[in-house]
Amino acid sequence: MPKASATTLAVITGLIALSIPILAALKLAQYQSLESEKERALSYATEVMGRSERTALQIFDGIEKLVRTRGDSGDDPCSETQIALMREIDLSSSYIQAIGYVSGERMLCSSMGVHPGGLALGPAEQVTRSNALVRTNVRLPTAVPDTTFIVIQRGSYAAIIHKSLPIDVSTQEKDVSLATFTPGYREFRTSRGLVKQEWIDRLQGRNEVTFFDGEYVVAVVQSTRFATGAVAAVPGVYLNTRVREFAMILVPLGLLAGIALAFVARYLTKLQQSLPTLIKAALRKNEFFMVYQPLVDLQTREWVGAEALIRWRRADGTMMRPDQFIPAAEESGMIQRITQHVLQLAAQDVPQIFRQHPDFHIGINLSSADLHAGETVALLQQLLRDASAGPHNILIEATERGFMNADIAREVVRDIRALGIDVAIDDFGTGYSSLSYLESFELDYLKIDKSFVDTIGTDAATSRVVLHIIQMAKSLNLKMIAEGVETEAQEQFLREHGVQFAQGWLFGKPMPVADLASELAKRRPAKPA
Ligand code: G
Ligand code: G
Ligand code: MN
Repeated sequence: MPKASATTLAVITGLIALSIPILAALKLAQYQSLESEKERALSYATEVMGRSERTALQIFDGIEKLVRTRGDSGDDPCSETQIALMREIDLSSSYIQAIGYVSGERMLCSSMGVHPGGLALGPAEQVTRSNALVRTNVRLPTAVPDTTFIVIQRGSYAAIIHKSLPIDVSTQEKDVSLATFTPGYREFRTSRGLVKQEWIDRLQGRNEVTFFDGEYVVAVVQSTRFATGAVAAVPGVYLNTRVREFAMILVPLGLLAGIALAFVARYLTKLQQSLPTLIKAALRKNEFFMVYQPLVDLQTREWVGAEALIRWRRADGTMMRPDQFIPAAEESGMIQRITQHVLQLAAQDVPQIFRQHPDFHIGINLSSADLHAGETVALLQQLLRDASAGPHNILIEATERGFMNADIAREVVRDIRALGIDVAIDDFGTGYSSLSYLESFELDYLKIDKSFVDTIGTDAATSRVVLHIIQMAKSLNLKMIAEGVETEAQEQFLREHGVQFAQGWLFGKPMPVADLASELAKRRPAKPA
């Protein structure tokens, strides 16, 4: 899979993994809060209806008593005994304000006594299923002005009820709306807070309904025993608060779950991106560049050349080390494409250097596969043309492993040298080549590996090996380049033992070509051919 689409896939998978639990958490929070608000509204409505039912029960019980005892008092509805009974009913009924006898639209006597001329009640507004008459706005001369009462009449008797009594439910939130109504009518008998008549319509014959009308979470109930119903409405803002409360807990959990899933997705796509696939994409996206480490003449300390070393900066800015990807490229057959790319990059970098310093050389690393492929020679010819370079401007560094299949490698090395390009054996001493084996190659330089240079001046068992290597190079007529020189003691030792060239942090670290150019200009003013 190409890296770009793999990354996109990982990002998309990650986003989905992130958003699914969050969306689910929000949906759940919404559902949970709506359900719990409906439950709350329903409990308020049920409580209001309960009060209303108890009121109705007390009224009808009281009226029944009055009707039953009326004959006993000579059929006078306002006899002293009847009024006394009214008083008794009144006192024992918590919801009834007064109970009395009605003729026409006037209450002639009640638990408050005889009303000379009668109390005007006005016309009834509602008639219930059981033919009770309901008045919802009755003023009484005996009461505080502006207070109105509900009057419920059955036959010739009626009860006066305090309007606020059934809805006097203690609720935690002051803005919960409460109301009672007579089934069959859209007007409310009593109400507190904002209530809408269309809520009653939603019952549609049922005894109980809950819903969210966009503004309020509403519960509407009606009694199965009495002609009464109740409404409770909780403002939607509570819903939002609840959603927020739920979301505060659920969304972070969803987020954590999502992040975990995204990491898993990322890990899985990473696994799919093998190093060779990544290398191919890096070649396409130009993520490689070259740095150059100076090589000095140990007699003069003059910079006479530089080794070209590949670098890989990935799209996310991280660096990939060559000792990680070069072996992978060698194993997967990608190394020749890398070599080809290195030659192109070098060809772009170095012409300016050769123009200023015609005797300067650049070291190019070739791997085993390059040394076994005939086209390498053609690629080097191409480099000489592209970089406007002479063969003395190039030094080939061939790793010891490169000489595995001796017959082919020997021929490639011979062809390279035939172009006039010098060849060095790199990392010498780290592989398995024997002296006699080396003798069969025609080479120019031997690079003493850093691991041997490191032992100089120490009493490590291998510290004498460096002397053997120097001896061997001399006997093979090879010039020497010591790698990884870090101290002046090492430098002095190498010089004293006849090593001609050296590389290492003591002289310079690998650097971009621009730095190499400006450093060279400082050290050795241009001496064009
Ligand atoms: O200096 P550096 O860390 O890049 O070297 C790490 C290893 O990678 C060394 O063994 C070096 O020879 C190898 N290397 C660096 N650049 C190249 C290159 O362009 N081609 C090949 N084949 N090997 C390289
Ligand atoms: O291709 P070769 O194996 O020669 O690459 C040399 C490696 O050693 C590179 O990784 C280079 O950056 C590193 N190197 C070069 N000079 C020094 C040095 O003086 N000290 C250390 N520690 N590393 C060095
Ligand atoms: Mn090298």
